[in-house]
Amino acid sequence: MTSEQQAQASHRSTPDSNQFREFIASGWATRDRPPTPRAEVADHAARRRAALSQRFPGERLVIGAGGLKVRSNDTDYTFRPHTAFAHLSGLGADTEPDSVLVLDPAPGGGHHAVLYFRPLAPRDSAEFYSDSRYGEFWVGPRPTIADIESQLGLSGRHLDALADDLAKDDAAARLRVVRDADPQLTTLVEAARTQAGTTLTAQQREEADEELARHLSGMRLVKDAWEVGEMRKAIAATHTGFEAIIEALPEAVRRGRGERWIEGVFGLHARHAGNGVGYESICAAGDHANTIHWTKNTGEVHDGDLILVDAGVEIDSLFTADITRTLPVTGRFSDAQRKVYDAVYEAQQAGMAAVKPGNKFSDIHAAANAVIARKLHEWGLLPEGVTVEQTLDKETGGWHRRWMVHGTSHHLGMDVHDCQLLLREDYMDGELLPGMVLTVEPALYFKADDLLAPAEFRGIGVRIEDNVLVTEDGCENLSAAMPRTCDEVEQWIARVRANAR
Ligand SMILES: [Mn+2]
Repeated sequence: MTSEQQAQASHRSTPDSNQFREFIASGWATRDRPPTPRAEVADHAARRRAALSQRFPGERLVIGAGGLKVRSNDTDYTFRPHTAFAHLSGLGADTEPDSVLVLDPAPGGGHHAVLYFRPLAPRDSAEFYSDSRYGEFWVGPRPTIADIESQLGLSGRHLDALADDLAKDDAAARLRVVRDADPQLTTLVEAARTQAGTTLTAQQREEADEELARHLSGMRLVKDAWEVGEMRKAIAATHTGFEAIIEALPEAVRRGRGERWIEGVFGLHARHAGNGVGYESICAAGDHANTIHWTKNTGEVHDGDLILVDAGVEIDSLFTADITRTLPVTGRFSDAQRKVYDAVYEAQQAGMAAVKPGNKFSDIHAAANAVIARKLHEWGLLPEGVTVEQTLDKETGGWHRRWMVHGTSHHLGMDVHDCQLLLREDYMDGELLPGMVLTVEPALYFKADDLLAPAEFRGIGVRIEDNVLVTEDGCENLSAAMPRTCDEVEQWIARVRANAR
């Protein structure tokens, strides 16, 4: 609702005499295009809103898109709407900063959905030519109220009406807001509640808001057929990006600072195919692979290295893939690299086998980690006398975690770490249900300075990450088209390079 304030430069000015205003407002062709056609997502968003309406009858629900964040002075970061807002409104990509979705309780039950936003300003307004954030001269034409209503199938209102509308009638005392979407919107909602004489304490209001946010997070846990289709699109685009990386590896070696080259190649495809990357790409060659979230990507890529690339394309609907492949730069794994890779692959197979209805989410990690622990024990890396069972004991064990410290899975969807607000009982301890989409990403990390690791393993880090869909009787690996075993990866690299020549 309120973007961060930009610093105003005093050394610039736009003419604003009446004569100039009249001149710049005149001589344009009439706007006679039809309103934006209905978006495919509109029906899906409407169904989601209907489900939300049933859960919170009689309450006014406020979900902000968030505002523009200043990068420096009068330039902003690329806008990405809050995920709960995008999910319920159907708006994606970079639309619409400062807008607010309100589910207004209807007298006869249910809710009426209203999107408050800044519609296209008329040409005789100063905004038209002088507002560098919203003006048509600067950022192009914005949607009109008719556009939004036609595109999304809900009511559109000017943002200026929001404050009064939130405070109207006795539903003002029964407001809930997604707090983290837009702090100033939260302040506005708090003011409306207080004015309406809410009987809830500040803590109770906060808990009510948290309950809403958690519910919205949980609504995305099971994906419907359309959402799974969006995931497939994101994964297909990511696959294309990875093949471009494979093609670019020799160039990355040649140019120096090769990790950045790889990051850029993937970013090009992400931006071309969709909204961009779903998270900062990790392009980690050699020992950098052992830094779990290596996103600086400043390193060299050398022949003989493995390069671990963890990257995903976020398509315009904001669904994102999250894939990791660990690739030998020359196209061939060394014996030591293969040994580590095969162990991680075996762990991933075990993790995937645990993805089925009836199992708990945490069973995936347990299955993958059991393989990791067994391998480390076989290689003699666990402390003297420690058995596989002992290290796997959750209370007293954990030695194997030195080489695999993170979780094996997370939910995936419109957020790379989707459904993050759920409580432990619904996430870690939750049962797997058909329609859930999650990652399976075991790894082994042997840092170059790890004196407990065999010398041949030092500097090798391997992670393999795929995106799986829970089905009625198991799972489908949605990223199965991207080769995974050592042999398949070597063939993949050879094939991509042969095609490139
Ligand atoms: Mn991941």
